[in-house]
Amino acid sequence: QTPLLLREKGSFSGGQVESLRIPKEPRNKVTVVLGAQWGDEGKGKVVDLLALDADLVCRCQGGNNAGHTVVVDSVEYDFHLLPSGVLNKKAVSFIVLAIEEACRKDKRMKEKRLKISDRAHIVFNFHQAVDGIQEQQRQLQAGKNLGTTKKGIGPAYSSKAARNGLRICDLVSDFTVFEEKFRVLAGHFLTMYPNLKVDIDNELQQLKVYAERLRPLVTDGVYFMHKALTGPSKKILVEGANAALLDIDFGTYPFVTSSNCTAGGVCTGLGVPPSYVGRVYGVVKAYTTRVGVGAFPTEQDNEVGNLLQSRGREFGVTTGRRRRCGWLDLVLVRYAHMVNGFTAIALTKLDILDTLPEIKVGVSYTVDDEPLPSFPANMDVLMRVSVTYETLPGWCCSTEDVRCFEELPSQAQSYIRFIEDFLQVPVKWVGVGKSRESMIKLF
Ligand code: 2SA
Ligand code: GDP
Ligand code: MG
Repeated sequence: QTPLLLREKGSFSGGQVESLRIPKEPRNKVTVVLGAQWGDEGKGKVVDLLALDADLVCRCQGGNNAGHTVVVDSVEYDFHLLPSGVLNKKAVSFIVLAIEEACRKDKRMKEKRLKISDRAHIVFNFHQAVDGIQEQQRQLQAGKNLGTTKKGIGPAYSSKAARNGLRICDLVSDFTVFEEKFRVLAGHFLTMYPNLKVDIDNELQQLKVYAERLRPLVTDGVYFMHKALTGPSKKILVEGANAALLDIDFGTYPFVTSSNCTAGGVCTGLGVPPSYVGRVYGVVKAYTTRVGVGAFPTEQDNEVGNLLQSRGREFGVTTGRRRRCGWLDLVLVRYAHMVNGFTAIALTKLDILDTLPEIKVGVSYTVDDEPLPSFPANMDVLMRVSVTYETLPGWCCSTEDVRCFEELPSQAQSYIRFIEDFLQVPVKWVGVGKSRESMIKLF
């Protein structure tokens, strides 16, 4: 018997169902850009570069906790929810998590260029308020918090996992049904957090307006992606938000975000079959940064860290928090590669190392003099690791104006080759500045 999906148009009893032939061989595979450390590696810049000729740019996870920077013609753009590829006016953007205030913020997007998945979960204002309350409670009860961005990401993903979350398909359907579910969900949080204030009637009034504004943008996400993947030739990009070490399953739990920021998140977030995942580019900063709380083995809480922080202007794009800085940790990046299987790497911010006479790279971990085979799961263990470093010579000159690999100082070339040899992954681009032009292409 022919499977239902393969039957031709007209063979259903109603007769008007479009044929959905799933091709044996993948057609338009997606190209994925993922953070390989703790975020802020420069994913926005890499996506912007790849998006110059893209037809579709998708965000597969995370929300407006992300802060992706793109600099074009000396103008700096920060993207939080929309993909960084929106600067290409021909590309369509597709998102799978919606924030309540999306309409207010992104009016400039024309409806044809922004698609929102009907399965997208909604981050309500009360999720955001609860994020703040939870952080306060953690501080009071355990003496430390997680250092979240307080954008409501954790509480919204909790609602999703608890199966009482509300999705875009609920918002744009029968509003009376939506209203009932919203009251139950808000009531649930009000019971759990007596200090929480929610003006439910006012919220609903706003949401009703949003429902009307969003309706033209809403699409069946799985079908939309299926058409893009199997239809005429298209360049499809997926922009990962946050990064491998912030992944809810593979990151430095519990100091992580609430989504899957690794390659699997592309399939679960977008409904894309694994066979349609093509190249996976890992974005690696030439040193390491972390914003928020949690273990950081190669952190340099000293003048080296201060130099990286100030030269790299390491401040959170969403919260303005100062980022913690340290040497490149290849144990950590190799772990990210184990999970993601990078095709190649974009190495960013090499120029920030320009003034250092020598540069250290973390190459192995030991705990109590015992070497660790890989990156540990347990944060108490990660807190206690000693890092073994390889020391490489610096180049002590500016790389900002360099536009090809051969013109980089030999020490910078050796630094790049060292990373490739260690990871056994080729470096495809090297960033030496913020602008689009300052990305050296190696092959
Ligand atoms: P959340 O808000 O629940 O996702 O926070 C949980 C952890 O995830 C970290 N996180 C981030 N780390 C780096 N960059 C992020 N985006 C912003 C940026 C951060 C900012 O681009 O600079 O502005 O502070 C990001 N978003 C979440 C967060 O620090 C917690 O450790
Ligand atoms: P993302 O979250 O991974 O997109 O990264 P962010 O935008 O949060 O942080 C990266 C910062 O570094 C931004 O300010 C970028 O403009 C900047 N940047 C990216 N690549 C380079 C580079 O190669 N050199 C320099 N100097 N800055 C860069
Ligand atoms: Mg960022």
